[in-house]
Amino acid sequence: MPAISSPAPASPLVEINFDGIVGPSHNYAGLSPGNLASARHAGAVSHPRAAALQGLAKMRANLALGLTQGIFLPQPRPDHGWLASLATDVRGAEPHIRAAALSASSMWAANAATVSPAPDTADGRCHLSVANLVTMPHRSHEWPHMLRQLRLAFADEQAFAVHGPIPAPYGDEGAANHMRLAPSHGEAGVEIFVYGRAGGGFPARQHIEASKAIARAHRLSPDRALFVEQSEIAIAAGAFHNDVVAVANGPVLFTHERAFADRDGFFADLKAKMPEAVIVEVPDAEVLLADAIKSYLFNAQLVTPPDGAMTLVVPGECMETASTAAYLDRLIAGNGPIRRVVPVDVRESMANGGGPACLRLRVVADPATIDPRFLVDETKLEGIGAVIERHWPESIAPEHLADPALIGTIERARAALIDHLGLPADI
Ligand code: SUG
Repeated sequence: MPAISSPAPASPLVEINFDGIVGPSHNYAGLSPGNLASARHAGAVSHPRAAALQGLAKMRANLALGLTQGIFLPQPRPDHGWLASLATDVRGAEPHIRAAALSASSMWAANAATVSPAPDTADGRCHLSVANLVTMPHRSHEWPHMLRQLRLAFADEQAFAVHGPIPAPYGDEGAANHMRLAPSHGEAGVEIFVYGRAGGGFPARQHIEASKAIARAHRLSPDRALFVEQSEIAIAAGAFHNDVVAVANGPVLFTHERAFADRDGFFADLKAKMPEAVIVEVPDAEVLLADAIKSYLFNAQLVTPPDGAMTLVVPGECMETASTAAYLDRLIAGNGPIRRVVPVDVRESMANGGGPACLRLRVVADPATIDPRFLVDETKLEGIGAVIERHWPESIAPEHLADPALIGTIERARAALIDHLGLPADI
């Protein structure tokens, strides 16, 4: 008798956005040279409660699209261990060191790690490498805490391999400088590692040595990886990460004309490796690089919801910038691959240079292989929202960062959230 063939089972792999919950110490200390928004808002009063609630609303917008959503926890702030390693403490530290110990910058989960999904790797596991973030002092002490969360969330060793950081001096900023193109999430793709050289006096945060080491650690075959230089013009204009000027999803690359040092060479290499790649390029004549960076047009979540209509989740600022608003109208009116635009309000994060894409790390995986404490639905978001409403400070002025009462509030707020989520107190 001939065997009865059944259809191939659908891949259990989906793209999950893990958003960093905005921590209770969120403040504007102007710690990131080259990040124009951070410099512009140095000294301004922040609103941690509103910031965290904006983040939750963005996660709800993802859920409403039918996407799977995850979270990362705010890190312990102040980072007493880091201060102790500098032989100081919150009271004694110089203001810039104190601010670095208190930064809530781990909210920008795109900088948490680089992720290579299972279909791309030689051992068929999803590989994650925690980013060392060595270029900025306030971010350089994030990785040990982040690594603990990654090891907990992705503890299933059949499905995941979690790697430690690349050693200094090679700077690595994680997924913010990495893009993946694939026919669909569950199929093998091409991974693009974008590195920089300094531009306009600003540092390049991603070094090619780190990118290449990660591609080796993740066991990507050389024909699945491209190493592409970011343009100095983009870095000088304020694109301190590649995800400020380009984003990819499925077979689509959405990019500004001036994002890459050798645009023609890169596009040709990409097409050679993946002929079905679709490049949606925005010319400088339509949206000036300065407008793209001001509005964060490309710091969008480009996603494919279950209804199949590829969607660009943009910051509300894109609707207030004339050139980007007009561009988005034309984009949707045309018949390109991006079919829907969803604006979200993440203004508190934007003022520190973090848009919708900065706030999330994408992991292609089977949700059943992930620690469920890191996945959320509507009900769980409501519970998290209640903890934030109750415990997060309403506002913080940077000159009050040494105030012991404020420090106490910040530490109790995080503890309340950890407790609410049933996670270990020392995470
Ligand atoms: O590293 N801002 C972050 C913003 C990170 C955005 N992430 C991505 N593009 N993926 C940074 O520059 C500002 C902190 C301050 O100034 O207090 C800050 O760290």
